[in-house]
Amino acid sequence: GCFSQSFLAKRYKIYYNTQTYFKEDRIMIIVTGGAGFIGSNFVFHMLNKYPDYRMICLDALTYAGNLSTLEPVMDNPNFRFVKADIRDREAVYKLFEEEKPDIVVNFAAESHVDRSIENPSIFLETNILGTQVMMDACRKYGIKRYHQVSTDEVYGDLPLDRPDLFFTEETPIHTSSPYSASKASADLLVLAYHRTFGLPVTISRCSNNYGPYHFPEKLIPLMIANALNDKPLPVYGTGENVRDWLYVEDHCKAIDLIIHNGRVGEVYNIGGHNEMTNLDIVKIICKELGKPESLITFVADRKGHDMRYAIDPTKIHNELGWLPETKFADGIKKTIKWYLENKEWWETIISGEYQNYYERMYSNR
Ligand code: NAD
Ligand code: TDX
Repeated sequence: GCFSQSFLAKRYKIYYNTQTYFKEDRIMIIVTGGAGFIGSNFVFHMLNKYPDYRMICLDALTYAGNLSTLEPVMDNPNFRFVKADIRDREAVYKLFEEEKPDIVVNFAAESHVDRSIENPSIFLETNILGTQVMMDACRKYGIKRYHQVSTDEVYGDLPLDRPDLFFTEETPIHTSSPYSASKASADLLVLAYHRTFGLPVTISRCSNNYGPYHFPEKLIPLMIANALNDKPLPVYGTGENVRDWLYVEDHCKAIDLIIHNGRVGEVYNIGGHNEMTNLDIVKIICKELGKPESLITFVADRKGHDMRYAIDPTKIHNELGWLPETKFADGIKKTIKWYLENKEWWETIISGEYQNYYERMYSNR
C-alpha cells in the first residue's frame, strides 16, 4: 500500500497513545468533605452527570461526616473514598501523588455556627489551616482548578428594615461568628494564593442550603426530627431572623458550572431570592407534618445572631446562566419526604454522641 509499516505503526501508536491519553486523562476531582451534607449531594450530582469523571472523596469523618451516606456510590469504579484530614499535610500530599487531580473542590469544614461559639479552635484549624494545606498540595502537584466552597456569612448581616439591600461580590467582608470569621479568613487566603502564586482558584459564596443528608443540628432537619418526635421546636430569640434558602441540588449545579466555566480568580455568589423568617420555616414544617404550632418554644438567642442574609446572584446568572430551579414549596416537600423515608439515617445520628451536644445546647436554654 502507500503507507509503510513503520508509518502505520507510528500512526497506530499515536492513535493508541491518544486513546490512552484520553482514557487516563479523564477528569479527576478531589472533593473534600464529601461525606457531609452538601459534599455528598455534589458527589452524587457529578457521578450521575459525568459518568466518565473520577471522583475522589477525602473526608476525615468528623461527627458531621457519614460514610453510610456514600453507600450508594461506594462500588462505583469511578469513585474512591479516602479517610483523611485536610490538616494532615502528609496524607493530603500522598493522595495528590496517587491521583494527580485536575480539580479540587473544598467542602471540608466545621460548619455549625453554634459549635463555633462553643469552641472556636477547631474552626480555625480546619477551615483556615486545612484550606492552606489543600492549596499547598495544589501548588506542589499542579492543578487546573481549586474551588473553595464559601458562605454568604462572610458578608455579615443585613438589617431587617432594608429589604432593598443584598449581598453582592463587592460587599465588604464583615463577620459575626468564629465560624464566619474562619470562612472569611480562608477566602482571603485563597485569593492571596491566586495573586501571589498564580493558583487557579474560584470561590463560591452560597446562602443557606436545605435538602437530603442535612445534619440534624441545623434548623430545618432539627425541626423536622423534633416535630416527628413531638418534641419542642426551639426557635432562637424572636424567630424574625431571615435566611435565604436554596435547595442543595441547585447549589451543586452552580458549583458544577463554576468549576467548568467560571473565571479564575473570581468570587461567585449563589442564592435563590428565597428569604424567609425562621418562624415561618418552622410553621411550614409543622403544617407539612400535621403537627401543632404549640410545639414552638422560644429559647435564648444565639450570641451575635445575624439578622438577615440575602444574596444577589446576578453575576453567576449573567456569566454562567445559573438560576435556582427548585421552588421552596417543592423543595421543602421533597426534603420532608426524604426525612420520612430515611428515618434510619437521622435516627442513628440523634441517638448517638449527638445527644450530648443536644443536651449542652438546648437544656436550660
Ligand atoms: P457538613 O458539616 O454537613 O459537612 C462537613 C464535612 O466535612 C463532613 O463530612 C466532615 O466529616 C468533613 N470534615 C470536617 N472537618 C474535616 C477535616 N479536618 N478534614 C476532612 N474532612 C473534614 O457541612 P455542609 O453543610 O455540607 O457544608 C459544606 C461546606 O459548604 C462548608 O465549607 C460550609 O462552610 C459551606 N456552606 C454550607 C452552607 C449550608 O447551608 N450548609 C451554606 C453555604 C456554605
Ligand atoms: O435550633 C435552632 N433554632 C433556631 O432558631 C437552630 C439550630 C437554628 N435556629 C436559627 C438560627 C439561624 O437564624 O435558624 C437559623 C438557621 O440556623 P442554622 O441552620 O444553624 O444555619 P445558619 O446559622 O444560618 O448557617 C448555615 O448557613 C450558612 C450553615 O450552617 C452554614 O454552614 C452556612 O455557611
